[in-house]
Amino acid sequence: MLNDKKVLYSGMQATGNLTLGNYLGALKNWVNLNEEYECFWGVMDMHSITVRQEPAEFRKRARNLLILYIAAGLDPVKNCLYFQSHVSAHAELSWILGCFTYMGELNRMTQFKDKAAKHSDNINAGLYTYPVLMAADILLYQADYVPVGKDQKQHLEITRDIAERINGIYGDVFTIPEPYFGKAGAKIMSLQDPSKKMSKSDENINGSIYLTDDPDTIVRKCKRAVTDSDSQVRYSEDKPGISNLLDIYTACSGKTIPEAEKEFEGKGYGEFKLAVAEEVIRVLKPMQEEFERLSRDKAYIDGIIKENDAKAAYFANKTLRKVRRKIGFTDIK
Ligand code: ATP
Ligand code: LTN
Repeated sequence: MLNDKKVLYSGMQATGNLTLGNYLGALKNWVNLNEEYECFWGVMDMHSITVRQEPAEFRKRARNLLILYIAAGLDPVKNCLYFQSHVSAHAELSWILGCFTYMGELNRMTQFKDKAAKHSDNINAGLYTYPVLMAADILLYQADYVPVGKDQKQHLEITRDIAERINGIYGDVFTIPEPYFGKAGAKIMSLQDPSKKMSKSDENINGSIYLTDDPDTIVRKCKRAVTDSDSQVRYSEDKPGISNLLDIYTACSGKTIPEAEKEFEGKGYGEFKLAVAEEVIRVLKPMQEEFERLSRDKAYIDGIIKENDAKAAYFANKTLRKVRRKIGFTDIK
């Protein structure tokens, strides 16, 4: 890197609308990391096509994801926010890495097994080699750290294995990335089934609060959230619904769990649910306004995309040239 900051790399797939879980568990905690790290945040549109996408909607969704990154507080000058598919080095390195990845390793990936079961009509090779493309994303930028959720830990492990294998054969090619454990973000569960995480691909839209939901919708979804038949607002394993709402409430308000429990002592679930909705609305409103404002400024966003794509390509191509040289491809004249 140009400075001596360590490199941090992550991103989200442009599938589905982002949920409050994506925001509280990931996006919110990414803001300000650029003070300590050189940060790259990809819009992972190449990963998205491992499941079918409707072209017009997909195009819009990917652009909206980039705008949401900015609206959530990622400064597009201090962070590199870019589209994976705009930097062809991802596809090129992915092919090379695939030749150093064993089928036995890919066969062990639990996400592939889960997604193959979910999309049994479309078990394509891209779904199978998904982790190889993810390894290419990370290794192209010589990332030191990768903030990922638990479900992606296995993919980071395979990335490290591939990188170590290649370094073992050709010498020092890649930085070996480590998981980044920053301030732990809350894990938010579905409002309709608190044993399942809130997820943007959930078919039951009442289980998720989307970052674009209007205040009435948020109030309605909170009111309908599944709880238990008792009436105490208390954090406890046998009260997963209320505990999830407490997680949301504290993550949004900055209060602690004991503070929140005290605040709602002797009050019913109805009042608590309304307070949760109010906090969520308070947190989402400025982001939604910023999103609307940025969406209208096409020239500004186009400029950001151009600049950041070029910045990403500069670093990615540097690594790709090194890899090509190390493995013995002929020079590009
Ligand atoms: P999908 O439903 O398409 O699998 P998802 O909503 O589960 O998507 P991902 O794209 O897998 O989200 O994850 C993007 C980021 O958001 C990851 O860093 C992940 O850890 C985080 N994240 C996703 N869901 C939650 C959640 N419910 N609570 C906390 N963090 C979450
Ligand atoms: N697979 C990740 C998204 C993703 C990613 C990456 C995350 C694609 N490439 C590289 C970190 C680094 C997901 O589904 N959350």
